[in-house]
Amino acid sequence: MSILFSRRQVLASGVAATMLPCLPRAHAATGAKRLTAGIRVIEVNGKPARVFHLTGPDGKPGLRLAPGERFQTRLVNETGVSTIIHWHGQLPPWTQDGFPWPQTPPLAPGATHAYDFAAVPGTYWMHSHHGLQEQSLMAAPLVVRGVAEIQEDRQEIVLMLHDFSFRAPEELLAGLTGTSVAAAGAMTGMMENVPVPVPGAAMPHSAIGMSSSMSGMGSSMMSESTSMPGMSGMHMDLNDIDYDAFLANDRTLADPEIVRVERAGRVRLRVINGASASQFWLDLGALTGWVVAVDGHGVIPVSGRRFPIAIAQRLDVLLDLPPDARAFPVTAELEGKRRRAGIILAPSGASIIRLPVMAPNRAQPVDNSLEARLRTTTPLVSRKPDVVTQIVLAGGMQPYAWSLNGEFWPKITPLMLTKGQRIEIELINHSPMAHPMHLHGHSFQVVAVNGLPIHGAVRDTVLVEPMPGSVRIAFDANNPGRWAFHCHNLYHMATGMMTEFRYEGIAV
Ligand SMILES: [Cu+2]
Repeated sequence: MSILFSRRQVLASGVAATMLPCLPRAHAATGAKRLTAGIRVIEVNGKPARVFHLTGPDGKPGLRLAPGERFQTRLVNETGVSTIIHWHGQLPPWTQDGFPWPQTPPLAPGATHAYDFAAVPGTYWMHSHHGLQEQSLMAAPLVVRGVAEIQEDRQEIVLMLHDFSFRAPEELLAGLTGTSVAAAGAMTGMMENVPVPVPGAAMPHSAIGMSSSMSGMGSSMMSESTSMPGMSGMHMDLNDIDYDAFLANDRTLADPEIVRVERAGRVRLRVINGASASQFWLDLGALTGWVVAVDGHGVIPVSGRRFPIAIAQRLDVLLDLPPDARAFPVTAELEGKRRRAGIILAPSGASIIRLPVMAPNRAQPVDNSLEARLRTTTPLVSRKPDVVTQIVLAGGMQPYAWSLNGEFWPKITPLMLTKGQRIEIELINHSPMAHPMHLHGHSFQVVAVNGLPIHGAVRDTVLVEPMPGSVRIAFDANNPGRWAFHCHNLYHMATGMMTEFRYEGIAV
């Protein structure tokens, strides 16, 4: 994905590497970490590609925080264009969220902006929320280590996934929408408009104080005249964009990262799906792993060799390596295809296996088979919801446009919240495509999947399977502000699939 402007060559970070102290208090007084947004050149399929980077003070992508360390960061914009960086899944005050509208004006070229908030431990990430920059790899890990993770003494390995095209992102959007590149560029500007309330529209929620927090999908949820045929034989859309490559830690499987590990080593694999429009199956090959956290939040461990990961989601997987001197590929297979990316875990002396870029078999569509099995280790306090509502996900490829409750950003009706409320939302998919739905500024608990009540995972991004898929989420309104709720498929968001959750009393 070439970047549309040409101003700078690769920027050296110019920042001395610093060691991360392991003790929380040792770190509290060291001041803000420098995070540099810039331009770099990487090689993809043997060709150079100018892309963005986000580099921390240690010269590595993104940031790593010690247990108890605050998110004290100075973001320096050396890209030559304006940008906005979002701290995905973290719970900052709304004015530090890194989102457009009034709360975060774009950071001008050469400018610096300071952030300071309490960091939530776990595997997170950061990405641009400005235009389509995320597609040009303006995304990086944000790892906040917990005390227990330091004590468990496991090698930490980050596996960050991207989808890549040599075409400019605006060109990709133009191809989807059948418009000119200029019109697609103008469309991305719409994403950053202040929402315009729909005149006379009622608030989309009304059922206050339902008797059960696990009320499931009642017939009243199907308020539209859509008929709901059975699951079998239904048309399903996958992979809007035909990408040139899929990257694991910026490299294709033809030239993968070789990660040195110890024989019989213990590993915490932090998998981040930083792709803009692609979903994967994590495949551990010969290894069996334990999923112990999703989106940074603990779950009762689930073992397996193959796990789905939707756009923007994260998986923490514990691996206990066998004592062999073998290399272990860990791959991510694109849903519905044989294409994949991956890294190789290799103890010293192991002969390195080069995997074919194509998997032997076509991967299944990513689904909620794992989601339905997850049980959180940190459930919400049990209480009756104050607000129960539904959001219908709709849209399609012809024309290419996606909506929430029939509304297209920025012409939306905000969901109004009051601090202290418990909110439950049924997400109902009326479209033939799955949508990874992300809420800013809050974590939520998944309390039902496809109508089946569960004490599910706490997370910030949940997949809603194609029609008639549904997911019910619950969260506490505990972070006053104006917050985005949107599909994390970048092109669905760009064509309307976003709304706002707004607290009462927040000045516009
Ligand atoms: Cu979507």
